[in-house]
Amino acid sequence: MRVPRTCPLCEATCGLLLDLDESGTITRVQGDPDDVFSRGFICPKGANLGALESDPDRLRQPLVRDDATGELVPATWDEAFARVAEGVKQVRAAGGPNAVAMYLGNPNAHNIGSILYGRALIKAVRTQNFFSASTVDQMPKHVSSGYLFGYGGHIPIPDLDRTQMLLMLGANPLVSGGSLCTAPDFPGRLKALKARGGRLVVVDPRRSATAKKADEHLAIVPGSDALWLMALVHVLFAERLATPHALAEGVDAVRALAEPFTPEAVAGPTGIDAEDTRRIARELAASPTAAVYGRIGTTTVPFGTLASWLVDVLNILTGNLDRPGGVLFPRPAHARHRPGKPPGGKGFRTGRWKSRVHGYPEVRGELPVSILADEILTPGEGRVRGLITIAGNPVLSTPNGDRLDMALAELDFMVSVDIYLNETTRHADVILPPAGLLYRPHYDLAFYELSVRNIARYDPPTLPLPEGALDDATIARRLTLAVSGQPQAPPEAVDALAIQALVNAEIRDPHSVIHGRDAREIIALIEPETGPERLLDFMFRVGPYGDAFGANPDGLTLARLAEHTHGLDLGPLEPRLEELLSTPSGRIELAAEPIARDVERLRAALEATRTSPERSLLLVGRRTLRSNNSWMHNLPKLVSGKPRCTLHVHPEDARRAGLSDGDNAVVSSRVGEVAVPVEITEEVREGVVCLPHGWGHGRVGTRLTVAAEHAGVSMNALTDPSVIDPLSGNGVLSAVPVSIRPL
Ligand SMILES: Nc1nc2c(c(=O)[nH]1)N[C@H]1C(S)=C(S)[C@@H](COP(=O)(O)OP(=O)(O)OC[C@H]3O[C@@H](n4cnc5c(=O)[nH]c(N)nc54)[C@H](O)[C@@H]3O)O[C@H]1N2
Ligand SMILES: Nc1nc2c(c(=O)[nH]1)N[C@H]1C(S)=C(S)[C@@H](COP(=O)(O)OP(=O)(O)OC[C@H]3O[C@@H](n4cnc5c(=O)[nH]c(N)nc54)[C@H](O)[C@@H]3O)O[C@H]1N2
Ligand code: SF4
Ligand SMILES: [Mo]
Repeated sequence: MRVPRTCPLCEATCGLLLDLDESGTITRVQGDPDDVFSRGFICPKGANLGALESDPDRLRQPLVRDDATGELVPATWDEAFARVAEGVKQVRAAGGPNAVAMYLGNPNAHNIGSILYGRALIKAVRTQNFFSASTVDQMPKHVSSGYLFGYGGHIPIPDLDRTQMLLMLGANPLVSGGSLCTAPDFPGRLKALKARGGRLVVVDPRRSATAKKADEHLAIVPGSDALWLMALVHVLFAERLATPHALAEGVDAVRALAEPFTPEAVAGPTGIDAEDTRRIARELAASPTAAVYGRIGTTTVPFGTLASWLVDVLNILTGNLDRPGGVLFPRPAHARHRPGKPPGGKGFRTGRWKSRVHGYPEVRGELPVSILADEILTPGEGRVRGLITIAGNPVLSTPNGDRLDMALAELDFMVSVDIYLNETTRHADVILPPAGLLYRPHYDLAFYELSVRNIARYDPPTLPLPEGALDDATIARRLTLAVSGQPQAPPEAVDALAIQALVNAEIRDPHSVIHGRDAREIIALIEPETGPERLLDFMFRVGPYGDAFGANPDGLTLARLAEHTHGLDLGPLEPRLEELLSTPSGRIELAAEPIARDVERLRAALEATRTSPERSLLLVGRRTLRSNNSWMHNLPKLVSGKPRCTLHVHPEDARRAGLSDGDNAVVSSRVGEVAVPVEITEEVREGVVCLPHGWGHGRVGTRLTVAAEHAGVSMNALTDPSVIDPLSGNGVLSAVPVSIRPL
């Protein structure tokens, strides 16, 4: 049997063709040439999906810690959920609701079951100690969007297929597949940009795979993007090149904020010549269309929110926001659809509560994951004593993960939903492993909101769940019930509430296409009777392409989308800013007060580089094509060949440190030390060393046979949890001061 399925591994959402044998084992994986979006593209990770699904180390049955021996032993689902109910109850009884923390990892974003039922679960856990991988990733972008456009979920996406100039900072999509820019076959799309005479400028301390393909590469000093982007803004004003979007408010304030950041003033700290800075600003202004795009290298830094904000300030000041060829907001099939709604809304704010130990403000319901260890280890009222992790490996993926590793061992109760017994889940008292990809439906709720075209693709479950297996959606529902003290209740109990909440919100909204209709009548019209598909059908039908439950009879429903087994192309991105602006003013608020205040901090940082221009060696990260954060190192084909967890060092820095190629170096930071083989290369800028993240396997009590043989070291043994982007709470994973010496 050959089935089309969307790859759930990275944001590119490639369509794949899976060959299955009679037992349901994946025997071959190819790119799907008929996929409307990816047209046959595939990468080595996608090609190893079969190996991932049949990995013998993968957990297929719940594990529960035996009180007598302390070992994790197989258990039934009922036993496991009963244990969760009991554990959560005890922690809450002793420490209140905030004593139970929650951490959601990256694969949740690729899983509709987790997204659709996650909300009910979070509500049921009702903790202020909520954490996710977002605060070691894109949170700064949410915050800058929140202030600019009124809602943190509205992120402008580069119009990759039509722009004439792409200025890319801190991203390496040729390896990562692209992020906050869903675009399968990024290499092909960049080739097409060049073929139509467009220009690609890459700003990266490393000559990355993407930088090698660029027309121009600027090897910036790590962590200094905000300074450099400020200088571009400065030049736009100084040379009267700014043509701001008509709805932009606060243009003069931005001009004043950018005043001190002249190209000359930032040249030293950024390592970019003043003349290059001026030229790039002029090119951006002169290009018929241009898109500025920043990713992980601009968000996981001390000025992450400012850099993210400046990326869009440049798009706004050059007239490229919300126009074809610039940056636009996607309109996915499941988007909230409010025809006729005037611009404006409640706007964005943070700090509805604060973290206990450090007083960090809540941001989009989350606290910085960098502080999780402190919340566990610091005594006092409100201390975290229980933890729920879902599809996350924070021991390897968050700053000073080694300390978190220690902290997790101290917890009174921990439950993990995960497919592996790994560095994080080895601390759990209960592990709940979901069934694989073939047994669940797929629709990219998260990534079609970040996509360079409007695309919809739905895959039904390929095979019925094996006996004794549960999918992520069911585990989320049963967890919800377990933390609510009903571990044996059927998952459908959550469905009724979930659909009612969605329907009620729509019929009450005066701008919804089903405003004022009867909830029961609507619910009866939804075709799937339960599960994630029921929620999905409803969202499509009240969405921008939907049938509006009769008002638009030819419109989209889940059943109609399902007929398009290789996806449905809903066209290129189109301007839609006005309908989604939800700032109090109903305009783009360029210079929100918290942002303006943070510019003061940037100015102080600039001043500090003037008084002490010396820089320590700075550590940055990298991704590799055959790796996916921390969790695909157990697949033999992906780890074969020469070791990938190596330290890249510039020849000059190697010489100074007395290191030769292949030597083992000790890398030390304020928080830790690792020993790792050195690769001497001019790919990194002088003064910069580079390690991949997600390694550091082989710990006691894990079950990752292959990964243990290719353990590597964890980059996050070096990252410092006390350095945080204050506006977003994002951890700092780049520009980490380190020193190196021979082992
Ligand atoms: N130094 C440094 N650190 C980084 C980064 C960096 O660039 N440098 N990048 C950061 C970024 S961008 C991110 S997103 C985070 C990621 O941080 P995390 O999300 O915490 O880590 P992952 O390695 O993605 O771990 C994913 C976990 O999900 C499990 N899993 C996989 N598939 C499924 C599934 O279908 N269901 C369930 N329930 N579990 C599943 C895996 O076994 C693994 O345990 O790491 C961050 N950490
Ligand atoms: N193969 C593979 N693909 C992945 C992942 C993976 O682990 N492996 N992870 C997935 C995830 S969770 C995410 S979030 C995305 C991330 O996708 P990308 O953001 O494209 O991530 P990277 O490939 O790490 O590229 C970041 C680049 O930023 C550069 N950089 C570091 N510091 C700075 C800085 O201060 N300034 C500037 N200008 N550049 C800097 C680094 O040298 C690196 O080349 O990738 C996803 N795709
Ligand atoms: S690029 Fe991403 S979505 Fe495409 S096959 Fe590779 S991992 Fe899967
Ligand atoms: Mo990420």
